[in-house]
Amino acid sequence: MSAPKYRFCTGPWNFSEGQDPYGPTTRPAQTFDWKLASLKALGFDAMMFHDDDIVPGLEDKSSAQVLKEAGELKKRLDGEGIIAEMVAPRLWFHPTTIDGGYTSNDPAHRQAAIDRSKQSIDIAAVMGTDLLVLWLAREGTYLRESKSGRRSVELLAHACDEMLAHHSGIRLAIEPKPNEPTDHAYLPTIGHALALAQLTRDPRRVGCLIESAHAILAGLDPADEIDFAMSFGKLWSLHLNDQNGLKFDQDKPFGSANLRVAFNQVRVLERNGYGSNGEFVCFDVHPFRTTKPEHWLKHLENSRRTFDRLVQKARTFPEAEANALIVDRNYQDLDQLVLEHLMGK
Ligand code: XLS
Ligand code: MG
Repeated sequence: MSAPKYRFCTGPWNFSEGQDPYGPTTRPAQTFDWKLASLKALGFDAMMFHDDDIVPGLEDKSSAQVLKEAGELKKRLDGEGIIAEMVAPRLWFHPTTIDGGYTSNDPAHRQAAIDRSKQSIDIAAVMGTDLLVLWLAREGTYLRESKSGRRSVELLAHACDEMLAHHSGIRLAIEPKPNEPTDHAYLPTIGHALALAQLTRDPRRVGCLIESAHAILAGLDPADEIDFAMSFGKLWSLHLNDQNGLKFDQDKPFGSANLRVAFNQVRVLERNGYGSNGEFVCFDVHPFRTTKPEHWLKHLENSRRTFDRLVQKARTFPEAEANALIVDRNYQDLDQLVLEHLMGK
């Protein structure tokens, strides 16, 4: 397999302003134009979007107006040579999503979530992408007794069916995360996401998106999650970032917490030929709260730089030497070989 050439992507929310649950923003608000210009200046190829990143305030607009505004943004992106990688319905902010979208106990709220998802599919069609990403933020429990896990799985499959039926060309990429904001999410891992795909009317159009930090929060190694998804041909997008153990979702720069875990992600992407069907490498990273405005783009620039360096590390890994150690079951020296390779001369 020839070495893949990667294309890069990030989202408008990744130029965040420093707010956290305990304090306000630490950097002034920036316009969408600034974010788009910054993404271009960084040499990225695509932008990923929530539905309301494309049409702010879409809840209060008619669907004709929403699609008109999406079309205007699509024209601008075309003019800038930037691709819309995906659209994701934001089902965690609006009052109708307090108890979840597709798994809410309120039937009217479940319908609102499905309707909004269908609208996101229409927006995706205007934006020229066939990928709808589902980060199922509140599809879980805050209190175990409040919902039935079995019923929630059925509701999730039903919601996917409605989306698949809405547009014959749309593909759904489920982005699992085990917790936060809920105590427990119903689709916490890639295995869960791909198993759910089998319950839908068209399993071939339901795949997944892996975020490094989400896998780590599930106690899993993201490289193994990537290998698993790619064994099924189901890794349709990727959010690289980093996470220091079982804490709040940190979205650190790629490789920031554990360079070896990052190396292994890049190595399996290389081995599996990620990107050969047009998939993008997206960085779902945030600047540290302490970041000054003049250093605003560093988390993206540095993530890309680390990724590129690790591609070189993967391509120059001493495979023959490693294989000889594997045959000899000398994993002790294999361990050191990896460390020496990463540290360099
Ligand atoms: C949040 C998610 C979010 C998705 C898109 O944790 O990573 O940013 O990627 O909805
Ligand atoms: Mg993500």
